Amino acid sequence: MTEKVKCADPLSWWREARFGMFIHWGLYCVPAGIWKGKEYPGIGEWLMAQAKIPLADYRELAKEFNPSDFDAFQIAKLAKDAGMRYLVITAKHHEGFAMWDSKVSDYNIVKATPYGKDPLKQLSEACAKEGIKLCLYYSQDLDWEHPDGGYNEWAHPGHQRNFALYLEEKVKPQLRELLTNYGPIGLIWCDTPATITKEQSEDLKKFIKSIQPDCLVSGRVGHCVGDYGSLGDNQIPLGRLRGDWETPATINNTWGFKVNDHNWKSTQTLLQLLIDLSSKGVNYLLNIGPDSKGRVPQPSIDCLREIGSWLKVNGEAIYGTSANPYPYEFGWGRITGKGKKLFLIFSKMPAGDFILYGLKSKVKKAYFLDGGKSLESIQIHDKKKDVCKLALKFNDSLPDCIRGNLKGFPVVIVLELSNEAIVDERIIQQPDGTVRLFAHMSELHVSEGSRKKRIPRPGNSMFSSVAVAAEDANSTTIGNHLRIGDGGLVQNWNSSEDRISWNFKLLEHGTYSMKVHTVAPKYKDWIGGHKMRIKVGGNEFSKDIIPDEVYETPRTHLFQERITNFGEMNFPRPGDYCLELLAEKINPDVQDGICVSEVKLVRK
Ligand code: JFZ
Repeated sequence: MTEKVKCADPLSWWREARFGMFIHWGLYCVPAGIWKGKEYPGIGEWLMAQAKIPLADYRELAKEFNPSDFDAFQIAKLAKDAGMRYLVITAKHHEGFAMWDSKVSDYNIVKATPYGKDPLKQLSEACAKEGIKLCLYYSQDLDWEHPDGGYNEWAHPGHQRNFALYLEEKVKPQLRELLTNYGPIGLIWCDTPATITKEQSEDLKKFIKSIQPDCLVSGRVGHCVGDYGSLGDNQIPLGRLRGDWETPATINNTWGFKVNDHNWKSTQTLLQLLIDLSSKGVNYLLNIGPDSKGRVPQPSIDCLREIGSWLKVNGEAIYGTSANPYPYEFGWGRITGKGKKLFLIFSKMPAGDFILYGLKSKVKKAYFLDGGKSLESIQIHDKKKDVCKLALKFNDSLPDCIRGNLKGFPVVIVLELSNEAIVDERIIQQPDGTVRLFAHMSELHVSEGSRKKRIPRPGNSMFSSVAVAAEDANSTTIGNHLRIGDGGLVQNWNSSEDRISWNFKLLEHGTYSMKVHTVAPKYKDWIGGHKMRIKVGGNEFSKDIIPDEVYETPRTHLFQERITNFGEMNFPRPGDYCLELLAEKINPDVQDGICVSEVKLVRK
């Protein structure tokens, strides 16, 4: 057999793309979250498992499934208009139903439904026409139809599962069909590697690439063997991530269509998420869930078109960009980069001049990306404070892109530099007076006792090895102690022997209030009950962790975050400080111990 030629870097199109369309479409769109008159909470495509619907009853849905309004060309055009560069559709989700003309199983849309057509065939042509990469989601582990699939004891009670047989009998033959009959496939999006072993994950990736060498395999093939890392659903990391990452996300709260889920995020929020993820080097895979007639919910269409109109003007700040060169995010917006350019993406325009600390590279030119109107920029190195300072002068004649920005969408300013951005990576007090000590930038001090605590490495670890501590990368166990998790949070803080610290530079002496942000596990309610201590500048502040303030950003959508005020401290002089955070008492009722996102000093 002739060796199939592999392109130089199969990931290059994916890195350039930054933004893709996810489509969850299967039999689950027929009940749309309701079974026998009862509405089930949670994500719509899990209805069969949530309602424990017997396979014989669930199969009957196929007889009602006739998506006569499905229009692949309209969907591909919507992706194009949204500025999305790739499209990942659920070929087979956990329900086990094939959304293409499969010869492996008659449990498919052509054989089992009155629709009788192959939507993937149509989508393959439509994506080729619009220049969108066609990619396919395939649940290689969970399968509630095949008796040997993953997580299906409830559907096949008493059956002695042979997962290896499932892989050989259904997964590989169906993947071969998908990789043979629908043209070039950009990516196989594997999911939820709950049962699969590392060897099986590696074998599956090899199998996929033996048919289409350039086809990428997502991180959820399992055991960190994917071509890139998959963050959790709707997960937004605290800071930029090393390596290649993608966050799958919803516009409302479900992937598969649910008739009563109208919790649509605003275009502003979705744009913020796209920009936030791009600034952290993460691709944004944003989902639509067509209904049982094949129609895309109108609110999805509306917001995707608005995002596309923003990208038409500002796409240079997103596509093919690298992450923010600073290791932390800013209160005023986000930064992306490309070569000798930095893109300052303001979520709201500063009132008056704009100051940026820490940029060591020389700014040759500054201008609004939309319209090109230039800005005066002044750079100095403040030797006394030992900080580089850039000032952008907004004279009163604001360009049309600002005046016309009636929806308050983000505004991009371009800095053309003399070289690729070099920045001061220290934590420096910001011009607005705050010092943000982010968890992902903390130094961990783990006691010997804690280090000995280890737990079996979750076999379904779908995250790239980048996120697993170096000492654990090839181990079957991981440390069950204070660590920085994949999203950048300090987590698993379950011993008072352990502490964290930050070094930072204060530019202004004065009185500062101190705030500690703690986070609940995903989907869980926040609970406090800990006692923590701050040590800084020779002072100590001990406090019960109570929810003085709710902290809400798109990042906290699924991870509730609360702020505890630790009171005020006077810093008599500017300079370099070290702040330590300790846990005097840890509430044993909190799953996995304390989780911290940041400590913030706010000048009074
Ligand atoms: C999985 C599916 O179960 C779900 O139906 C949807 O397709 C989603 C995109 O992927 O759900 C997951 C899988 C893994 C995590 C979260 C949700 N995770 O590791 O955080």
